Amino acid sequence: MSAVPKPNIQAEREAFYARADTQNMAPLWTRLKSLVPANPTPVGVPHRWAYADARPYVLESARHISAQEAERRVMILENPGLRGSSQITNSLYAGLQLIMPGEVAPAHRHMQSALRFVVEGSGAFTAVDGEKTTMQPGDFVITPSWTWHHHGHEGSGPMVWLDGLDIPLVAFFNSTFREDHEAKEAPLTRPEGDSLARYGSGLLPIGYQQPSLNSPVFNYPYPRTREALQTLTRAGAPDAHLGHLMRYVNPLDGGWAMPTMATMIRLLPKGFATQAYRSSDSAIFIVVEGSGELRVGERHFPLTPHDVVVVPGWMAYTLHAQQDLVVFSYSDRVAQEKLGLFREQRLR
Ligand code: GTQ
Repeated sequence: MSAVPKPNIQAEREAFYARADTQNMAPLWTRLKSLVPANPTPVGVPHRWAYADARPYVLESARHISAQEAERRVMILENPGLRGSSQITNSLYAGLQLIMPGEVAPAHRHMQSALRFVVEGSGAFTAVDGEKTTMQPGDFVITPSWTWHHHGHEGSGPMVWLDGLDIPLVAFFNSTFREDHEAKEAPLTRPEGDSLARYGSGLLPIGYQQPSLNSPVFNYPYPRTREALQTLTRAGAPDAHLGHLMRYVNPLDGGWAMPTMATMIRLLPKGFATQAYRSSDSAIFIVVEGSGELRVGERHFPLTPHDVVVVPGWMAYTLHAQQDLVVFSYSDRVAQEKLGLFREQRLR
């Protein structure tokens, strides 16, 4: 027998809520479905930053401020659905950083992890935790949490890279600390290339046992990555939903390269199109080589080199390769996996 609500029941409830409100209390039942939804509600919108459109602004920034004065001369890529937040997704940040010859972006450290994916130029370096690495287009470089880092440029011409940071994720926990180094450049303690030789060559120092949240390899050079992807194409067809998709690995434990940001790179052979796929992590894509299209909902984003596209979590998307297409991507998938939150769905 179901109780028939009395006509004044709603008014009595509202009065109760109002009295409870004075005690900083609120009923769950009016909010339960939105607090605990059936599936993720996309945060922000899918969007593409065509590099041809973004580049002039990035280059112009050098006319307005030096890397030294700016500390980091970056144009933030802000999700059009999240303006004012400095976010490209619900949990992550993206920006295009510019360094000009002779400049130094001074040493600092912070709790936020950073990744760099090199877009154009040559001769610039980043120094992380006492080792310098000269960056080339397509290189993937990590700056682990709380490691001293500065950037410099000993070559010619502008150098641009995509910065990915877990700024919103760290802000959520409010566990944010930062420090400026007393010197413009933090001291170097190892020769260039040391980490890659020691940990990133299919070798490890004998007796080395020091599992770490971050990969000890901090530059994954593009030529090696590109060659691996190319070799994969000879072995068989790409995955129907993902293409030839590989993740950047921590060689010490086989895990992801960083604890908060999952990083991957894929090759789609010319003419190949993926079937629809979605996952609970919002992802940022940057085109490395080739051309094609990313389709999400009603949006069809053309893909040309260096274009950046964001796809909010749980929105299904497909990738289409017009020419052999290489795409780097990052997301918070690794954090979600560790917390038991990650889900994916292969549609067709
Ligand atoms: O290079 O250290 O895009 O601290 C934002 C914050 C880059 C960096 C960003 C940063 C950096």
